[in-house]
Amino acid sequence: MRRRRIPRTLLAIGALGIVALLTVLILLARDRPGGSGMRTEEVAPRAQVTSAYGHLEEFQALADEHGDRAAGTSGHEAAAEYVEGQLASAGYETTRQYFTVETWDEEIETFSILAETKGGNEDNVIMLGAHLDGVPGSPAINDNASGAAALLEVARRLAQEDAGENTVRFAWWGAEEYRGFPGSSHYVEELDEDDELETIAAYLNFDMVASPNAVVALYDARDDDSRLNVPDGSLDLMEVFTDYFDSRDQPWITTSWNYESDQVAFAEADIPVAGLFSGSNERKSSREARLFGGEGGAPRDPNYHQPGDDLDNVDPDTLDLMTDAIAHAATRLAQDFGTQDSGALDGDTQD
Ligand code: DTR
Ligand code: ZN
Ligand code: ZN
Repeated sequence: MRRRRIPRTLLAIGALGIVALLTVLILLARDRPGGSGMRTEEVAPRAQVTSAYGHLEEFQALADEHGDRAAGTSGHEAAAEYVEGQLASAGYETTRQYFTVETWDEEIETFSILAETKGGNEDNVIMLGAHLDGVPGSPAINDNASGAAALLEVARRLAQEDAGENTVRFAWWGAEEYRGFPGSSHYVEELDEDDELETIAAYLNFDMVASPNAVVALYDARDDDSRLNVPDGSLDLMEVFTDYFDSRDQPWITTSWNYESDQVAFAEADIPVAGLFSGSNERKSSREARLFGGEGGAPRDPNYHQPGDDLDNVDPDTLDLMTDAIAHAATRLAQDFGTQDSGALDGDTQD
């Protein structure tokens, strides 16, 4: 049989076409792994820092260089790259979820960072989050490099343990300091659109966990006069923390469970929530001073949202305590939570 020869130029054009098509497909896939505007980052690992305070020092150095860590700024980008580098050296793959913040006079493109443990049940995810952005004009170390640093250290510790039954997912939210907490709200909306809300068994929030005149406060899941129903299961999450603090003879108090921060979008979607808080500009009571030390009558954080929220504006012992409590909760909840009916707490609670 005679074979017809295809002209060389045609072959070359065909090959070029295939290469172009493949390039377009690869670019599209890079932009939408798992859909929802998620972008998986190729990040070079960096030398690992092994304490929450060590991360705080890095965040302070970046704030010195860039001025602040407000959403959409070079300071936020630099801090995000630091978080991603640390996660990469701990063995995590990281993703950025981009979204737009609309203010009265501008649109800010920014993102949240997500990472998760491997090998656990992906349909029963324990989620932990802290906002990485800060207010403009402040190093924003207590609010909220503290939560971001504690979470980073917990992620590092968890990577060294055997994967639990459940997946643990970490989020460093991109824009908590804007109205409506657009980072966490966008994330929950996307989950809803993808019919994946029910894969999130719990959400734990860490916003301000190293205040200089600190209290140790838990979001109060017993709050029954709130506008929003406390999602079932929240009391069980709270108990994981109270048990831990009680076992260390560490006093604790409570704060409003749905105060303005990134847990709100999860609670509105009826996902059980919990969280820790060490105080902002409210005054410490004399009872709190007896329980936790420090200065009664003075603000828990006198530099809340101020340029003075720097490395001198934190209590390193509170940061360590909160980090240990978060690590404990993450490990326990990774072993068992959310796959069976959760009952109410009946133990003693303070406050
Ligand atoms: N909204 C937070 C700080 C904040 C103030 N009080 C609480 C209570 C519970 C969690 C957080 C907060 C911010 O400015 O980011
Ligand atoms: Zn704030
Ligand atoms: Zn905050």
